[in-house]
Parts: sequence; structure tokens; C-alpha cells
Amino acid sequence: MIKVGILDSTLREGEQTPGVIFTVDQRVEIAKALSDLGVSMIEAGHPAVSPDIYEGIKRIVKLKKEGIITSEIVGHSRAVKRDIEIAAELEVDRIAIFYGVSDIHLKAKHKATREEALRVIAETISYARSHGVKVRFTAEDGSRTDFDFLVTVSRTARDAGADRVSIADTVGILYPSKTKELFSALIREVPNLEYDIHAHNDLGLAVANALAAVEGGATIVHATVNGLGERVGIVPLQQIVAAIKYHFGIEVVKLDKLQYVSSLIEKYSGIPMPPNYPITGDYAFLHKAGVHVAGVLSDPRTYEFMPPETFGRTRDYTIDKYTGKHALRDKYEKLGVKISEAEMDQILAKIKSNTTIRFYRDVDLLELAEEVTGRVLKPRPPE
Ligand code: AKG
Repeated sequence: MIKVGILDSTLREGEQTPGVIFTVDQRVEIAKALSDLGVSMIEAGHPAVSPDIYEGIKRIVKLKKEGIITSEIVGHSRAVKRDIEIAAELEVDRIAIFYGVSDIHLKAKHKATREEALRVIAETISYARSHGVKVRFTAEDGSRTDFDFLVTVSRTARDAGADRVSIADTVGILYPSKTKELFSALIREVPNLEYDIHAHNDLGLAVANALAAVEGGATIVHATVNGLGERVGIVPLQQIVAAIKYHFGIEVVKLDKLQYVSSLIEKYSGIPMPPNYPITGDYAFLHKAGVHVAGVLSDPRTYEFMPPETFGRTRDYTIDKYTGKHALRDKYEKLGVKISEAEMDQILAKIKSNTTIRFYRDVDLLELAEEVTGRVLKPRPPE
């Protein structure tokens, strides 16, 4: 049985996108929107990084205490006592402590042996637990870590008091079958622990890897709105929740609120939403070729994996040289304009012979119809 929730890290990993900075007020508004959306956990930031992140978390925790925000609030921390103290004084629900455990990270960053790393991990988790807070341990670069050592790290984290371990695919090199195998094996070796997947998208496989991790037993997927994050980011929230709904039949968040949250982050991050982006891009439910539009007009399931209304969106189609008669007839009907079959053929021939126009707007279609019919045509007035 699949059990899964979302940790949204837009305020932590998402703000690590080059050029992105959220103000304190924006942080609070984003946290409220994420809680309304229904994410299980909000990773609200790394408070030791800067005073504004600290202040943002403080205000978010206050809203949690007042019952306005309901998601679990997670504060991020290095495996360093001072970071832990700062997160703990904010009274977050959970502290997420991360430490690079691959040989590359141990050597290049921590200059530590595996034994030293295990000691730091155990000590800092126990220290955080002594403040009465839940702890997640993140095995940074876990996907490039020797499996036996990853088992020892997870066991050490669990025995020191962490109830969750996150396996980070820090440079996005996993692929789905390997991901599923990794989580299944880890859960077999180190039970009585819940696992998160933190998947980067360097190879464009983050969503696929996250789904595979869930199949392997991970119960929390880390995501960011619009896929923000270091370099090319992590699992995009809108894509993973749609995929979880489609493949596992689980509605982990309120899907019809995704568009709003995506637009909010587009505005505050300054990173434009590409039109061809799944779920929330302008073209996500916009059809073009004659065959596709005819299919969709007959039964939308022909070219839509789920109805756009599920995501608070509507379907539409474009008119250009790819257009067929079904689409054109439907457009003119919607415009309230009566066109004979012969006139329709003439209009379609004109459209197909003009290969420079990318999109015919309603007003262009009315003009074309006037040219062909010789009648003065106006759009239907509103009812
Ligand atoms: C990563 O490895 O990409 C991280 O962001 C690690 C930190 C974490 O997920 O807690």
C-alpha cells in the first residue's frame, strides 16, 4: 500500500535558485498558501543563514501555533550545534540536519573519516532531540554513497533519535529502477524509520526517481513549486502531485489550487513559467493539430491524461495551418457566427495557405469570415 506526503522546500531549496530572494512577508504568504494547498511539511528555511529567514520562520511558526498554518514546520540546519540551537529557539516542529556522507563530500567538504562523520551525525541528532524537537537526518549525496555506509549512517541516525532519514540525490544522477531498489534495500536493512526522497533534476529524472522512491517505500517526497532549487532545481510540486494522483490514485494536495500557488511563486521568484511546462504552463491543456482537436472535441480523453478542471484549468486549442474543420466549426459556433460548409472550406483554405501566422485570434477569424462571406460579423455579446 502506497503512503505518501509532500514536503515543500520552496522557502529553503527554492530560494537557493540563482537570483531568487523572498522577502519576509512573501515567505509568510507562501507558507500560508502551501498550508492551504495541503502539503504535509513546509521546509521554511535555514534560519542560521540570515536574519530575514530567521524572522520569516518565526512568523510562520506563530501562524502554526494559531492554527492558521497546519503543515509541519521544518527548520534546516547543518550538523553544527549553533545552527541547531538557532532552529530550536524558533520552536519549529522538526529540525532537518544534513551532512554529506559520500566519500567525495567527506574528503572535499568535511575533511572527515567515516568514523568521524558517524560521530558528528549521532552527536548532533541527539543534541537536537535534547531540545524536544523531531529530527530528520539528510544523507546529503546519499545516492553516490557506498550502500553499506549509507546503511550504517541511517542506522546511526535512527538510533540517535531521528524518526526520518532523507536520501538526497544531490547531483541528480539516479534513475528510476535504481532508486526503487535503493529505497527497498535500505528499508529492509534499517526498518523502524521513515524515509524521504530529495531528488535533484540535473538529468531531468527527478519526478520519475521520486515516484520510484515512493514505490520503494519512501513516504515523503521533497518538492518545490515550479521546480525551483540549486542549478536546475528539484522535483516540481505540480508535476509530482499530478503523477501521484494519476499513478497511485492519491490526491496528496488540493490539485485545483496548484495554478494559484504556481503563479504566486512565478511572481515572487521572478522566474517565468515556460508555456510548455506540465500542469501549470499556458500550453498544458492547449491543443493544436486538427486530428488532436477533433479528438478532444469528441472525447477529451483522447489527448488529455486528466481533465484540466482537476487542476483548476480549462482546455482550449489554437487555430493555424494545422487546424481542421472540426476546430474551425467549433470556434465559429462559440463566436456565435453562422458559416456555411462551403464558406468554412474557403476560410480553411485561406488559413492553410498563410504559413506565417502563428496564432489566429478570434478577431482575425471574424475578419477572415467577413472577407469570405461579405457580411459584417461581430462577436456574440455576453449573455
Ligand atoms: C541536497 O542534497 O540537495 C540537499 O538539499 C540536502 C539538504 C536536505 O535536503 O536537507
